[in-house]
Amino acid sequence: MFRQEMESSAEKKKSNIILALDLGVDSPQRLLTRSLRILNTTHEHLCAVKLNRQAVLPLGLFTGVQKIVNRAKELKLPTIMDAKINDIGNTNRAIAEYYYKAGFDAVIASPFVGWTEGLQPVFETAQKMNRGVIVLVYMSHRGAIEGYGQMVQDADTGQLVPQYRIFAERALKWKADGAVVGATYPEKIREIHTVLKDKVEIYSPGVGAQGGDAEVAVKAGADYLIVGRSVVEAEDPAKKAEQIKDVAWQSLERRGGKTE
Ligand code: 3DU
Repeated sequence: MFRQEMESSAEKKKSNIILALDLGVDSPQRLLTRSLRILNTTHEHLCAVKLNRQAVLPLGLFTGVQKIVNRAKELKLPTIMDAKINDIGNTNRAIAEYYYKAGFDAVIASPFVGWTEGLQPVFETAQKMNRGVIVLVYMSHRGAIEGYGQMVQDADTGQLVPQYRIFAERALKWKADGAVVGATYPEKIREIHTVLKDKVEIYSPGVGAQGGDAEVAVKAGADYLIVGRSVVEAEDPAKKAEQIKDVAWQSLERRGGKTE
């Protein structure tokens, strides 16, 4: 259901850009006002909105963040909570339920905690509430190599494989609604895309501020681009969002759409 919502939103808007509404450290009132202003001016170039804990901390989930989620809903934009859920199952379940109750359509979770007593309760909650779960597969920062890139022994085959390949296979097995792979590592996107094929779509952060390139990431296999600072800190956020959207959407069309 979440996956279909994303696909139809992208089709309708002719955009595969997800805005990361990360506005740095400011007063809660100013953060809320700025968030809503940026959302209102950029929405026509977006297919979804992503929020992070850096917004939940100052605004509160039900006191401030929910206002942004509700506004996104009025604008018919799906919302993603980048919670990187990463605890024991019982805690994870409560965290996911709160975010879904606040109106989020999907949460991002970390596969390092595994399935049993880890992410299984998150997927169960998602199913019960008809929402999505996106899992991290390879993050965009350089230190990602220390965890996502480490060589590990595959418990099933006994062979040494990179951790992210196992996570990509888990994303498939768990029927995740998306996999996060950093736009800063197009060769990882390409490799992970060969594992996921069109069964789990790739969400790629790291375009612009972190050095990733929209065209290169989409060409490598990214289905959606998550863009924050390049847009929210631009002099004209709407214009910047439109520019990135045009490049990304054209690259997607040139690639032959999402089901390559
Ligand atoms: O670098 P930007 O300002 O475009 O923001 C990227 C967003 O995506 C930000 O919220 C960050 O927390 C999130 N993200 C990554 O950058 C990389 C990941 O692997 C996962 C999430």
